[in-house]
Amino acid sequence: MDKNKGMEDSALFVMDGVEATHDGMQYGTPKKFRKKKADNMNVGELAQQVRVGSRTHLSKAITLIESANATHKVQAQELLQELLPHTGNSIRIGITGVPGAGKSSFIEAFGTMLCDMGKRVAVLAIDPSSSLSGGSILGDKTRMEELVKKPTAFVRPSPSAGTLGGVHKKTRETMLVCEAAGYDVILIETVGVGQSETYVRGMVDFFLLLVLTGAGDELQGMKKGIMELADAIVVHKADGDNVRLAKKTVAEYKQILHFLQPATLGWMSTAMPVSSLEKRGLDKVWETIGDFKQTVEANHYWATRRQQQTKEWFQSMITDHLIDQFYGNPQRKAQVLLLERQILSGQLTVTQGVDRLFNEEQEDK
Ligand SMILES: Nc1nc2c(ncn2[C@@H]2O[C@H](COP(=O)(O)OP(=O)(O)OP(=O)(O)O)[C@@H](O)[C@H]2O)c(=O)[nH]1
Ligand SMILES: [Mg+2]
Repeated sequence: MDKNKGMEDSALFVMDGVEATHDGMQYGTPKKFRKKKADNMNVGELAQQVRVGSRTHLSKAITLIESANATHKVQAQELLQELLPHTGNSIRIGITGVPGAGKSSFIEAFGTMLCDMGKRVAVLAIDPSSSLSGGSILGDKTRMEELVKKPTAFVRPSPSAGTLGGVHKKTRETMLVCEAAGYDVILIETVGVGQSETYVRGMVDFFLLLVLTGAGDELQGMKKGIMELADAIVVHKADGDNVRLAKKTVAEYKQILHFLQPATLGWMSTAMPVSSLEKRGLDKVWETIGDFKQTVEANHYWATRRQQQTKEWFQSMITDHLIDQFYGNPQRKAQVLLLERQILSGQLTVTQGVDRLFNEEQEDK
């Protein structure tokens, strides 16, 4: 691929890995060779390359994790098992906001600042054009032109189609692989569509909500649920004519936050104005995250929350597995439909319907 020429060690090279997620496992390899090549991959070698910081291999590792192929799934778990002892050392930050709030622009500016400070930054971004074929280079797609050029940054767009606002079941595992690759800061972008915030909140240490100025009381009321998840609120695009209004909005949000349940035990969520365009307020965000970490480590909630998150992850995987297993029976859907009809026509109660479904399962065994 021409666009990757001479960029083997540039974050732009990641592009091929991204495209690979749409049709399974490949790294720019002709289709007929793809499966074989992937199957032959040495997991130990891949883990080693990820750990020494090869972005190309990190990309491959993520593609492996995202693959739906049964062999790849096994390999992905072997890989994770090898990498797991080297995870846990980053700060995990979730970033949400309505479409157009400027999440990608914020991550570009904030991530670039962190790289300039000597941090290694991994971004799991939403790829807004993933449903379209071909087209622009990574920077154009994600608005992270500057960040992708940094040798200490890794940007992985995930297709937003068919996922929960850009996050999916594999986002957590992807995050762990990035940690094993030595990234200090993981930024996870999610579009504010409701359920996705709760999902991302369940896998990060710090959750940042981006809002815009001029939102009326009505709109702010709507955001209460999301606000209760946020450790900090950024009033974004605080530049030009917007500066004064942004300050006013910050004060309003601070007041609202005062009456809400804290998102994190022992931490008072706060609000601040930021302009990613003019790169103002970004240092304050990082400072706030630093204060947060210090406070929450001191009261031991940092580790407690991570353990709780792992426990919830385990629980949710059990649930997913049970559902898959239950509907894995080819007759199940028809059975459910039949019982549904009997329930609706009054022949059965709901409880009887459920009992029948499960008792039959027992009899089948
Ligand atoms: N004035 C101003 N405009 C900004 C700022 N940050 C982003 N924008 C503009 O806001 C628009 C949306 O920015 P994005 O970064 O794509 O927003 P997003 O939240 O990632 O949007 P989606 O990915 O579609 O959900 C773009 O036109 C940006 O140029 C800022 O700090 N100030
Ligand atoms: Mg975006």
